[in-house]
Amino acid sequence: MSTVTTIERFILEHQPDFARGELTQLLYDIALAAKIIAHKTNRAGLVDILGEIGATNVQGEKQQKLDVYAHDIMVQLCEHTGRLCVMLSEEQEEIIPIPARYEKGSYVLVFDPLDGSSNIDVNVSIGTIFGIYRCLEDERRGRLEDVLQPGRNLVAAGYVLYGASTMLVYSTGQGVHGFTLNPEYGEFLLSHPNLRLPKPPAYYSVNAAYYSRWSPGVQRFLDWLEGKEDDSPSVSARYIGSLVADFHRNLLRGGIFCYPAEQKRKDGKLRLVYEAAPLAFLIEQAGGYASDGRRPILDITPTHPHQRVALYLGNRSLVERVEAFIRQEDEQ
Ligand code: AHM
Ligand code: MG
Repeated sequence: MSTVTTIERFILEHQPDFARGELTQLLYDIALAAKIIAHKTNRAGLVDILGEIGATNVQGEKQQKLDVYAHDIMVQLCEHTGRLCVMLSEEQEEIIPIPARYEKGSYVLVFDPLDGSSNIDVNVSIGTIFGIYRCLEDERRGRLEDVLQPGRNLVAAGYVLYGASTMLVYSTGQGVHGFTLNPEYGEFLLSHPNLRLPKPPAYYSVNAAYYSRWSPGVQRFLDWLEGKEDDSPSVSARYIGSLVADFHRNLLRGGIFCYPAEQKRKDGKLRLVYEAAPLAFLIEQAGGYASDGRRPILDITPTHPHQRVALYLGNRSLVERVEAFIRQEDEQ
């Protein structure tokens, strides 16, 4: 019989030396939240039958939007454990302090509880993204500075993909490992150990409808990807419009995900702290690279918790190429 490795066993056996069990337990809390969110999102197609989101159900309760539900689950499962000093979520403007009645821990959790939630109505995959930092000062309760750390300080990051199967993929800086939820007994099982970005890359992913809004350097890069230059790579296009799903496919097949800045605004759509930085951490762990077009995503120190950033991530050869096109544009 082949060995089955549960996520609990894998996390315990592979915890980094510094973790002392706390980080292990925090990852397990997140895995539990993922199972609860997966259960709810799997029933999303039934809202027409069970009642509209935002409407009042038969018990007289308001149906919650799924992204708010996912946010609440993450907070409920993580705030009381004594493992965190502060949290940040896409769903809440301010940082989320740990209530004074609970013990304070030494980690910071940043997360996008349900990314791509506009895709729920059309039954397209969505995901949760998370990043974990250490608190800057152990004696204090969390502050804004704790969530404004550069991605290089991440001690762990990961995502959950609610797709045909539910998958949890994470790294603590010792490679990237993927687990698939077995719905029969509700446990994540190791299915993708030591994920490495394949070479040559297979895909590029970008919303090309915005081509006219990009700077000339970015447009030239897109022309290059599309095969218009002699040295163009042999890559095919795939774009779901759901960051976790696009990232996951490219991680397994090789490729680049792009969300360029608009020429007028100078930033992108995606959020640095809880979208770009955790995925940049994972892609570097898988042998790839992430950039805003000019510098590594992991080197950017955020100035605002919900700051947006241009994002290129995937195989290093492709990401460095967009940096070269943008550099040429800057020098002109
Ligand atoms: P959201 O945080 O409002 O869900 O938006 C993020 C999503 C990502 O999942 C995806 O990569 C991107 O928005 C798609 O944007 P667009 O529709 O502009 O291509
Ligand atoms: Mg999002």
